[in-house]
Amino acid sequence: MNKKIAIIGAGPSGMAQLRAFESAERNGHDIPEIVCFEKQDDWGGQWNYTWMTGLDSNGEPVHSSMYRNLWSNGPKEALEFADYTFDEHFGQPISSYPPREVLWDYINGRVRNSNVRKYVRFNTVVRWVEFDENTKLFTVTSNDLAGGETVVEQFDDVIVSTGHFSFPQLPSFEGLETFPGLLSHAHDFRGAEGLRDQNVLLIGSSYSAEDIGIQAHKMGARSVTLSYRTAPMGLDWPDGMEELPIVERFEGSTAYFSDGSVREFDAVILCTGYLHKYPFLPAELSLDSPNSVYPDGLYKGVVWQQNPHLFYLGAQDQWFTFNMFDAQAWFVRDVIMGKVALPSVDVRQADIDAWRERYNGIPTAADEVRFQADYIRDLIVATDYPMFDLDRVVDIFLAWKKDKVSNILGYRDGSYQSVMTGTIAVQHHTPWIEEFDDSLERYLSEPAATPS
Ligand code: FAD
Ligand code: NA7
Repeated sequence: MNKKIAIIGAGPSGMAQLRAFESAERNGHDIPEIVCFEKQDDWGGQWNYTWMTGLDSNGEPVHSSMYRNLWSNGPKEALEFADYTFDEHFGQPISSYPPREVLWDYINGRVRNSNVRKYVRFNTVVRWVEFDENTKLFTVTSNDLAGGETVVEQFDDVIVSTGHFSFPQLPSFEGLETFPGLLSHAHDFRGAEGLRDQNVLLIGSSYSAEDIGIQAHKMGARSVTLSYRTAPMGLDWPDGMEELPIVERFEGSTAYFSDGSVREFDAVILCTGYLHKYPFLPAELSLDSPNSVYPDGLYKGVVWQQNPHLFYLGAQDQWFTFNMFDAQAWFVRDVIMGKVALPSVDVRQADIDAWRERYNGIPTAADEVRFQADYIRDLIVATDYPMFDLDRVVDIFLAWKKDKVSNILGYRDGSYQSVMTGTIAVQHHTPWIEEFDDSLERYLSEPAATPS
């Protein structure tokens, strides 16, 4: 095969793409020439933790939004790879909600011993991508951040796997500039130890607000207030945590809420989500979407409708993660290798419209999970990625949501069964609320208990 392709980003999505091509090669297929650009010095994307915020040591915007004490926010049984199980990696059952370093070890383990690392140019940032209508080639300009060299190359296909939880969405609130305490966005949150004895306000009502909220509570914040714009999360918060409607204005450290409540705060963290931002793409190639499970303009959620030589991985809002990225990567691989034929532009548009129509009518969060499962199924049937029981994963997600409602501080002590291996997760040796060491070493250091 004499194609040359670029993969931009070696997070879980880009790593899935490398794995997909490797799997085709192992099965005797000719694969294209691959260059994977990664601006960090290692792969893993968000899971590659850094203490840095703002700019990194190369003066580039820090990519990861993850914090030191992050544990999986959903059961690992919902994100397990179908072709590399937790049992295969760890050689023993582990708990359902591993800390970040444990999950990083798992995604790293799948590709560590393969041959794909040679395709990745680390410390290399993509600055610009252009498409030439005459030659039908992309020109990719990248910078080697260590050597300072600028390289301009041509590619037949480009896969964008740069994630979309890095560029903070920063709404303003009247008087916020007068707030004298710690004021930041979730993207820059690295740990809650400094919030001990503080009155903390988190604006937003989704994953970041929920998890940073309970981290702050765990680390001894005096109070945690969560402020919602549309709807409260409605969880059974412990003493010291409360939900209030949207904050309307600040006067110094005093916040005024839309229901008339008034509170004093020491710290404010905006948990207001992220922007889809692709600073290396011209407007006609750049996805512009809110955080959604079916962004517009992508056939099968991955093929750029206006130019089917450009692909996006992981651009959706994510219930499913790692195994969805796999399904997408296998599909993109097969389109590039000509094993999946792309239909005409009109047929593709009709398919996008049908999914978008269903998306627009989704009534509940549970239906959104089912929607994403159906989307993944639609991709897997077109490729040789191992099919797995997506309906049982939906059940796991729905049970997890109930667990959170019944015990937000204890849900991570729950156990689920792998749909890939049938293995029932063990219970971590220490309840989440009492565990202050999130390292891989500590995680694997003591025997876990069989769940009751
Ligand atoms: P990313 O992980 O964002 O990786 C993108 C990669 O692209 C990065 O390595 C980056 O350096 C690189 N890159 C970006 N721009 C360029 C450029 N111009 N040139 C070269 N390289 C570039 N998912 C779960 O399953 N469970 C969880 O518990 C969970 N918790 C999360 C917590 C937080 C705070 C966040 C932000 C996300 C969380 N996620 C979680 C979702 C997470 O987005 C996915 O798990 C996964 O990391 C997405 O992979 P990705 O490869 O698409 O993007
Ligand atoms: P999300 O899931 O995109 O949620 C963003 C939240 O921010 C959501 O509750 C929004 O409220 C809220 N928001 C956005 N703008 C505003 C304004 N102007 N005022 C008040 N509230 C606002 O982002 P997260 O960071 O929570 O999660 C992203 C990923 O990180 C996720 O995949 C996790 O795994 C970790 P809305 O409900 O729209 O009214």
